[in-house]
Amino acid sequence: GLADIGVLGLAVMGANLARNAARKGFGVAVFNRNHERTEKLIAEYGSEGRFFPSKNIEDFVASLAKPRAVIIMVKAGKPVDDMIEDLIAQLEPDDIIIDGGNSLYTDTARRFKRCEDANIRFVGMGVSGGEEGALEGPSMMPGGDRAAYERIAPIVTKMAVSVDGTPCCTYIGPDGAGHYVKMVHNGIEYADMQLITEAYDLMKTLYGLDAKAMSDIFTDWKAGDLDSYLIEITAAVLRKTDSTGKPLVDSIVDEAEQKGTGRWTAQNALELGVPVTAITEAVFARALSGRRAMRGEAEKKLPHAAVATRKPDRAEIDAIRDALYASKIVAYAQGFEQMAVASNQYGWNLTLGDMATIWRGGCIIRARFLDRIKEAYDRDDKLSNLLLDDYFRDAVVKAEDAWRRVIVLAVQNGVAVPAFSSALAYYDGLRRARGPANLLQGLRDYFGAHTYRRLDKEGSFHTRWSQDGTEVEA
Ligand code: NBP
Repeated sequence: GLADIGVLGLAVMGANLARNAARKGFGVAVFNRNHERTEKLIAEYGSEGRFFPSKNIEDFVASLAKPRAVIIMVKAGKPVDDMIEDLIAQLEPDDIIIDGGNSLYTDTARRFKRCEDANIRFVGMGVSGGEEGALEGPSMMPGGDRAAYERIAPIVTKMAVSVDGTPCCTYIGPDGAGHYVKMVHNGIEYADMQLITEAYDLMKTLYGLDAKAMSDIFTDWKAGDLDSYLIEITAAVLRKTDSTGKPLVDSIVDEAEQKGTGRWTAQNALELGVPVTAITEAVFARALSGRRAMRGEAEKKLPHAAVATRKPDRAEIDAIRDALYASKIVAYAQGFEQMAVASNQYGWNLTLGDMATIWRGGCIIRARFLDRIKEAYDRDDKLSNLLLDDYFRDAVVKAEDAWRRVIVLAVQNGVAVPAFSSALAYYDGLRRARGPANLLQGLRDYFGAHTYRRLDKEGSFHTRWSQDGTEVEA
């Protein structure tokens, strides 16, 4: 027989996706540039299902049933373009190429056109869940050619994880929409992790709590509204000791790395003019963490507050939890607004409730919370901001007092909480019908004759500030 689906690129992600498909009963053609990876996969896991290994791309393509469908799972960037060209040379009209890597959505749109010109169908599919997700069932965000997606849907929806009987995989939208949504997912993941890190820093710096004590606190938090994969693994990382018996986390270098999806999300937010402060702060916090030598020097030269001077206090720790939850709501509200704006701007027609649905399982940001987001969009699919939904409004209002107290405490004690505090600043800015930008417009008109509008009449106006001071209609 022939294979139902092909996987090209057999590093961790590709190999695990191939195993996932084979375990679900599909025949899987596998190929990797370096044949050793293919041999290793077959030697270790060949018995898990029907694999069709090939040494070259010609044999790989020939081992697939028509119309063929190939998932590319190689390093994002030029390798994807190279593999697409190699495949185009072998495939026939109507065959499908699926890019499952973390490609930049504008690259995906370009590749969609390239394939269209070659009569090949293209699906750009975000895959989330890391290694384990790829194997056990990831969350999948396919975009591009809808008809092509419908054809591979019976396979990929089986590969994806299901929550309450609903697969965490659905068609997202045209051209780069799938990879775009995956990018925002990763941006939200950055914000989520930064918020967790700030909560950790507060407990460690203010009270001198040790890793084990904090692990117990995060375990408690997981039993409530914050129930999520990231909180669960935070408890696990804090609990882990190394061969010396000391907490591993205390020996890990405090310099965060990044592969780029958070930065892309922030860059796109700036381009679209969407206030996505939590994600952007998270990207900058990683950048500051990378200035390790500079921080070392600064600690010696700049005076800083004493540490661990407060007695651990249950009410204060609960307040940190509430501040974390409220800030997290803001981060998601911002990320969802970014997708809404992108959808309008790029003509994608995204169904925002679907994103919450497919992120409930498989992916890194999976959380009980996403059910609440889905419900919010079920109540109102035109919801302009999650904070305007009753559930989230009530949650933030309930947490507000604690949120402010925690930020005051952080500021007074010199603990940097950029994501907590920028989330609160966003909230405070959002809930005011009249902000201070009237003055800004006045300044712009003064130095640049940029004009302003008035509350009391229609039209645009300019004041002749440095001439006779009269106002003229612009
Ligand atoms: P990597 O991103 O580490 O890429 C390694 C794979 O790319 C190998 O199969 C390698 O082949 C192949 N490759 C390279 Br590098 N250059 C190539 C070229 N010029 N032509 C053909 N193949 C080439 O693998 P990964 O970590 O499995 O991730 C795959 C994709 O999935 C990436 O886009 C990644 O961002 C994304 N992703 C990863 C995760 C995760 O948790 N790791 C999660 C979600 C998404 P070789 O063996 O011959 O060198």
